[in-house]
Amino acid sequence: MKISIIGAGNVGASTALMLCQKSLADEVILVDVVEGMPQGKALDILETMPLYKSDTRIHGTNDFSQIKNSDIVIVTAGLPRKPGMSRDDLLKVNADIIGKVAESIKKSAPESIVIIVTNPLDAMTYHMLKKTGFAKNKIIGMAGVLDSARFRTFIAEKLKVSVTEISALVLGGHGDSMVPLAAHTLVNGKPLSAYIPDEEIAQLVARTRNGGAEIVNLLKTGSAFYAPAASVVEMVEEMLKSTGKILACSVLLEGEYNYKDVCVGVPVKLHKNGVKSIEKLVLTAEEKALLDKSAKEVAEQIAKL
Ligand code: TXD
Repeated sequence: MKISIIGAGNVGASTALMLCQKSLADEVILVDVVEGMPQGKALDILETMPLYKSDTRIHGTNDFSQIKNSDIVIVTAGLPRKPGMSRDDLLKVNADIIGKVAESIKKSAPESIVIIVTNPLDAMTYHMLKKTGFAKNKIIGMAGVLDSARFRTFIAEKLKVSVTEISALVLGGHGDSMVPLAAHTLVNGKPLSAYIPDEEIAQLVARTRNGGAEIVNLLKTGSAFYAPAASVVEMVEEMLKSTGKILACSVLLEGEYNYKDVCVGVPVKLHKNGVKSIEKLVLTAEEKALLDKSAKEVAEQIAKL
């Protein structure tokens, strides 16, 4: 298993470290345009391997051709949000970067599965799909796993229960209109509404929608990276193990949920070839209306592109 990570910044380097700690790959390649930086971070991570008892090899480079024969390519290249900046502000600048990265992937790793992390996530996933021309099952955006983890964190904190007792899904675009499915959220097998009143659920939903901005405002320079990296790793692990987990991922829809020609977060199963299936979930009228609004916003971004 060879996994390449393009963009050795906060999310890219954290993802590399976690992949190596978990020995999920034989080889990890960390690529960035900044000279010396991916090499330095890769060497530092390599030197943790004896401590983690992992034999994963990691190598940093500025040479994109070294991604050749990758099974999976993770794309985190781009600019992160700064305080006051929306994900949309990033659209133009990151689309140019994704366009260049797509060319390299097409040339050097044409058989790979690509996980996109760069924001605005859903539009960049669509852009990657168009620029590589890869089959739709091989281009997957990471956001729903992160947003769902944030929702679960806030519920666990509120109810003082283990995070492992909570299952939740956040669908839609990775933006302010994302759709945490409160009606589908279970705590120890019972609906969330059995534990807390609607007003408090609404507060948890709002905090989840604002989860990225909450961290941006605290950090002041840059955006979240530990939980985003762990979310990418969760997707990679499921691709390798196919346990049947249902994860929210941004994928191209061609009629599913009644949307066409748009990438948006929906429940999917993953396996070694990327997306195995898009799962049908019966949504409440309210959830569907919110998902419609979110998908429409992504479609507008795609139109801008
Ligand atoms: O849920 C999600 N999908 C997200 C998305 C969660 C967290 C972060 N999210 C987005 O990921 C964020 O808004 C950014 O668009 C990306 C990467 O975030 P990160 O925090 O890792 O940003 P950094 O630390 O600035 O790293 C970006 C790196 C940096 O080292 C640049 O030199 C590099 O990208 N870069 C490139 N690498 C390769 N090739 C090209 N062309 C390139 N351009 C910049």
